[in-house]
Amino acid sequence: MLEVRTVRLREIRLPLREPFRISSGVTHDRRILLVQLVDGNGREAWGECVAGETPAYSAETIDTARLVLREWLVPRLLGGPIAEPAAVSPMLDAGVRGHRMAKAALEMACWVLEAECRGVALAALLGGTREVIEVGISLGIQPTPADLAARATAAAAEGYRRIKLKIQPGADVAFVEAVRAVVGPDLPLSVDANAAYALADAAHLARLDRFGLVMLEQPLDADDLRRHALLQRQLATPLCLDESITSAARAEDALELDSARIVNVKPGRVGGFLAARAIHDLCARRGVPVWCGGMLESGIGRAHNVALAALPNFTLPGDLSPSRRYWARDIVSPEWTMSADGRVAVPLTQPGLGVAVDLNRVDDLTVHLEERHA
Ligand code: NPG
Repeated sequence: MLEVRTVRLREIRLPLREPFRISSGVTHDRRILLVQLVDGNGREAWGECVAGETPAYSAETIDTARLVLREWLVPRLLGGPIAEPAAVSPMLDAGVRGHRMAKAALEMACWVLEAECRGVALAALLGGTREVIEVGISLGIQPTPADLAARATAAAAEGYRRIKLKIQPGADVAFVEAVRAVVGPDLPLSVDANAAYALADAAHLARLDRFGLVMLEQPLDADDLRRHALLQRQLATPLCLDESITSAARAEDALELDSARIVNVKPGRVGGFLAARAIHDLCARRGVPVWCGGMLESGIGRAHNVALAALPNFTLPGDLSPSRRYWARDIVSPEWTMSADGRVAVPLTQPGLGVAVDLNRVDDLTVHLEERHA
């Protein structure tokens, strides 16, 4: 039984070590909305909202999420005892459509609180079985193919198990070709378009087939399930969907239509761990591999993602780069690290998140704080 007495919504500003460019825009520093729950015994649990500053990746932004949390979601959570974390999503979904990133921030924090109360690791509570997870890197769009190839060489030397290249029209085939040439034929490579193409680009995208990519991620608009299926018929490279997969039902539609042969699962995108696990289970039943995406989260969001990625069907490397890739200093300790052979260890022996939140640092970075009590 969970009883949330206090919810703090806090915005921090975390500067990126270097700007990150994807087809829909560039990020210089992250405005991150953190959720902090406190129960009747003074136990604390943290959630992180993955919504960005602009509505480029999804319709939600950090500001819409804060509004929806404050006005609609937080009051429900404070309304009384909650039988189990699996009961949170149905409670938040009743009468509130969409806003999955806002919901996920609260829902995931409730799983962390349950893990704390039971004294078990979050990964174990979710059903995770893996102790280490392979890590992939996502490389933002660079000015030239040679710049991207240099980044890829460095990433391969660091040990990353898969390199994902952000692409957009005008920065695709020649860029992938340059990278394949320097990393050799065996390193798993994938590309991610963040919805930058149209079905009319099918013949152009088919030129990527010769690079032996593990997947082409989200080439078309999030709503275009049918067009993704039409595109898949014209490509040898398996399609993976990210933005399109907002729920287990959407994932089922995508698999039925053959719009995706691989699924990117981000708990923060789909409303939380309950939905993320349902997507994982569905894909496992159908023999479709999944992997855990990233949204430039702080060490708190990374902890959620690493815990989820311990589930058995997360068989492909996740976007689980170590803290130092993005942040001069993270807000958790220990920071997230990667072994020389490109793996992250799942914290299975500590209860809850498995990392401690550095409250002094979080306070220093906080630009906005509001608090609600039961
Ligand atoms: O390692 O967290 C990470 C970043 C991985 O490229 C990454 N994420 O489209 O999946 C994506 C992309 C992204 C980043 C999307 C930030 C939205 C915001």
